Amino acid sequence: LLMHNDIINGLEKGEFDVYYQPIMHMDTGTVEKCEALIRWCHPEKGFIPPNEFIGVAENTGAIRSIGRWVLERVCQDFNRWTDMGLDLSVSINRSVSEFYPSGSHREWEDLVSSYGIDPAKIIFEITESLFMDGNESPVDELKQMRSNGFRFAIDDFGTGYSAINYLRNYPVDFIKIDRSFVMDILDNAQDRTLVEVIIKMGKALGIGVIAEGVENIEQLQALKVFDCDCIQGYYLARPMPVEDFIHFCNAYR
Ligand code: G
Ligand code: G
Ligand code: MN
Ligand code: NA
Repeated sequence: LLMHNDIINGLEKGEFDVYYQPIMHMDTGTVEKCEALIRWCHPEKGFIPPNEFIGVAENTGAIRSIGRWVLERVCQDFNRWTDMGLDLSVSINRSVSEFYPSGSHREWEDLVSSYGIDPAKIIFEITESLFMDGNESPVDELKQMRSNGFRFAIDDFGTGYSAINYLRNYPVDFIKIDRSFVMDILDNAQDRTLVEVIIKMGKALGIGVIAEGVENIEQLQALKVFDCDCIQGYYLARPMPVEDFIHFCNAYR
């Protein structure tokens, strides 16, 4: 059983890493964004997927240490690829529990600022549950951070409660269409229609749409027909260590 202390010790011992997955813009074919994804290589247990420890971390509060550590690592990697001439925005996952206690965002803002990074280059991926929490404070923090230049994406869009109403009240910059819709885009007419409608809605609201889990060219072409802004998925590349990611971007240009 994974415990709070395993995570905290693991962070201190350097067992964690951040991988990057490229996101391609459909109109230019260029990689201008990426998603940062945490990885844990445990000395005894080996590779532990995020799904096996993020939930634990959320329950014990270790998620806040993880979040701080990931953001700092991303800032370091960001300055590395920027120094090498790459111009990329980076998307970082945030659990709702990371917005507690309220005011936590100030620490993130100070960290990004201490690395001299433009907040507009940082996108925080949250889920629809942030708006369904029944508590205004995470939403207030989102609004404050957006007014300071940070951008936000709704991750796994379509899998939560999807009260479309929140898009009116709490605008975000991007929507990420969940992989489960993209997976069936060719075979399932209903999923195809939903993807088309989400893309149209994004355009109408001025929100960028990123399709996740694109695994083949047929899916990519269907998304192009719908004029989807960006794609992410194994078809382009799997998440990879920062060195490989920098090589990928240099080769891709
Ligand atoms: O990388 P992978 O697809 O296995 O990620 C599985 C899940 O773990 C995803 O839903 C993703 O949102 C979550 N995740 C990955 N990295 C982080 C992180 O740094 N912080 C948080 N809170 N969640 C993450
Ligand atoms: O919940 P979130 O969107 O953050 O999760 C991202 C997860 O999806 C990562 O763990 C990543 O490894 C995985 N992923 C990214 N692209 C693909 C894909 O094309 N197919 C599948 N099956 N998983 C993907
Ligand atoms: Mn994500
Ligand atoms: Na997702």
